[in-house]
Amino acid sequence: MFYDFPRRFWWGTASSSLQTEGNKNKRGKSTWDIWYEKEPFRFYNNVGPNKLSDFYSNFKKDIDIMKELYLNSFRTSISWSRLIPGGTGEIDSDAAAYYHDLIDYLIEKDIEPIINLFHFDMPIELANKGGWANKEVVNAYVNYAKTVFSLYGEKVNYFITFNEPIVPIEMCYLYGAHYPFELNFKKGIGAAYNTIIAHCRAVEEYRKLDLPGQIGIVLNLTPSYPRSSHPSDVNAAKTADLLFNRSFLDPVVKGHFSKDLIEFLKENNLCPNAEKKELETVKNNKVDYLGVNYYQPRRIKAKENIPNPQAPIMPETFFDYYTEMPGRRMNTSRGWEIYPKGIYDLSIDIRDNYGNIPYFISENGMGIEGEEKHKNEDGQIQDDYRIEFIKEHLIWIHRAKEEGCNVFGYHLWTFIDNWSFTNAYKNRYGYVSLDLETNKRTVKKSGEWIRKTIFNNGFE
Ligand code: BGP
Repeated sequence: MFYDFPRRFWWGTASSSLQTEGNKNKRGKSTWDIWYEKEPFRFYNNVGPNKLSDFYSNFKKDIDIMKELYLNSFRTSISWSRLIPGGTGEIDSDAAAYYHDLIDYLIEKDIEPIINLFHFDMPIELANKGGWANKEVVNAYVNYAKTVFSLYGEKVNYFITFNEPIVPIEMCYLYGAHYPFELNFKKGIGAAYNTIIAHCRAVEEYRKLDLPGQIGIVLNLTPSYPRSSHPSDVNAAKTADLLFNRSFLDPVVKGHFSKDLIEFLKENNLCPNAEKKELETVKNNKVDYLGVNYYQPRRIKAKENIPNPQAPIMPETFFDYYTEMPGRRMNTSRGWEIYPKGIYDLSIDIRDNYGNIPYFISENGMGIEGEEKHKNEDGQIQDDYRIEFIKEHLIWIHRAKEEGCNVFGYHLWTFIDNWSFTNAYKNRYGYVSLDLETNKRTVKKSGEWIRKTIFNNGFE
């Protein structure tokens, strides 16, 4: 069977400023620079965000490779601490010119630029003020967003306010994997709420400017599957779903928070203070479209043991994860489950419960350790496993589209192998490999495959 995709489907890739740009000395510092300076041993092979593919200096060559592969869209982010060092105050004119040049070159090559404002890299000065838990930081973000819109809003058709806004919250306040750690679930919920307000206020500012494009957000959705149809498992999965998916999805798409979530938070004394004016802002500033990052689902079961009442409250106070499932497929390099049907299930959910809002898959991909060993004699990585992975996901996306879902693109994470938060270069994700010694780029077999797929606008 030939799996065909709509005309003008977005075939693209996603990346972020912190993970690719380099030229660190030409920008202010973010939390990642400071964490690396303090604790380099926390990063795989002690490699921090200073050893990058140097997209900053190479973007034209890299975009030329995109063009060779027929990729027609590209998401990256603006580095807040590059554009406005310190997070507030004056714009850095070199940085402003760099992003102009980058966007112009993408447009010249007929590659749709999708410009994201925030990808985990908060200016350290603002993190030191309490990050998203502090409303002053929300104000600073809104000013930064206004700056970006007035600089680039006439030529960028698609803005994104945040990439996976829940991740810095989880990692900072729950799991201690993003700096500065502060384990406190309730405070994390307050910070998540503020992030949603920051997003909605940015949308409001965008609309005020009456610009020609659209604005959306990228959420990482993790369908939550219960172990069984027993009500306790089903309820446990519902709680995980409320906390990790609906928490952001409902306000940004529907303009209000999920009633079930509010009830759950109230019952557990976790509800943040919400001002009436803020709720109005949420109501009036729904997104035009969604980006959805999908890597793996959540497998949930009811708690087997009563949680220790002395232990700090966590999402996992309310449910457990399970792994004992026949046929469970894993990407062992990353420790993530491979479950392509999840991308279809979340699509149907968007169709049926979120007004069939237009969305694209803004990240999906497979990070593999030791890809070097898959090189052929010409130095090309033979990543057939990645081709299979992408195909399997695209087949489910195709089915979702056939069943009426409003999906308009697929972006692989990522274009050129890049630095990953804490995992550095352990797992490689790109269509193009990066030689860390020479910075040389080589298209992988998957890159050749996507080129053919885009040419045919589908595959067999
Ligand atoms: C997403 C992030 C990306 C990227 C990707 C792969 O959550 O948006 O920035 O890092 O995950 O994950 P990792 O690099 O941790 O393997």
